[in-house]
Amino acid sequence: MSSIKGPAPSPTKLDGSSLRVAIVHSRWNKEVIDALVTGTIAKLKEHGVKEHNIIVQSVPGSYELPLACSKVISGSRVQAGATATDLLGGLSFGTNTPRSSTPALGSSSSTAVASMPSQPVDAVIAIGVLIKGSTMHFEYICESVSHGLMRVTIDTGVPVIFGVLTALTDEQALERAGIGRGGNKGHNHGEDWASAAVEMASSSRRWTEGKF
Ligand code: RBF
Repeated sequence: MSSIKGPAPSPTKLDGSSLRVAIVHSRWNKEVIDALVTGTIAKLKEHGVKEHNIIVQSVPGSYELPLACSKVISGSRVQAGATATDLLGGLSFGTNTPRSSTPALGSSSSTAVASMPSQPVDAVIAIGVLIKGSTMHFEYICESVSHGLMRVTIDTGVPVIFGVLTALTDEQALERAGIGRGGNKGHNHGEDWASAAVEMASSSRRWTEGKF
């Protein structure tokens, strides 16, 4: 029997070509995390998000996700502000460049400015994998992380996508990353999180401009 679960497609075509998106992921349960991050990045690119507009940062465990998301959002705003100042003829420090294009120290400020990100992040995808153990840690971390991420998204006004799996077994976690070991490979939820990020970033921009 087919399932009725899962998201309906977006009512509008998703276009991520002008968006900057951060992925913040934990490193606990790495095999599952790696599959989810890979699925997320592939889907972001499918929606047109440019590689240089995808930031990937990691934290030790899921408990660290809310603070990291908050810092990435505020840091990207500082970065964008610095770029705007540079373009207006202010000082260029030649830092904060994307991973792949860090200019050598002493390179001309115009080169540095051209390669610096000029916009804050439009959405953050927080990815973690919590698997229930024999103590109460699972419950406490799940509760704190979900509340923490909700607080960050409301406080900053930036969509924070809840990419945290809260699985009762290893197999459940593997299946939700599309790498199930039994008969059922499952589905990679990272793809859905990427679509949610592009949709929420685009809608938030539109709503902020009072366009409904
Ligand atoms: N972090 C996760 O992302 N997933 C887990 O399943 C997970 N289980 C944990 C179980 C125990 C007993 C402890 C002590 C930590 C666990 N963490 C897990 C790490 C947690 O999110 C955090 O990184 C650490 O507690 C340090 O603040």
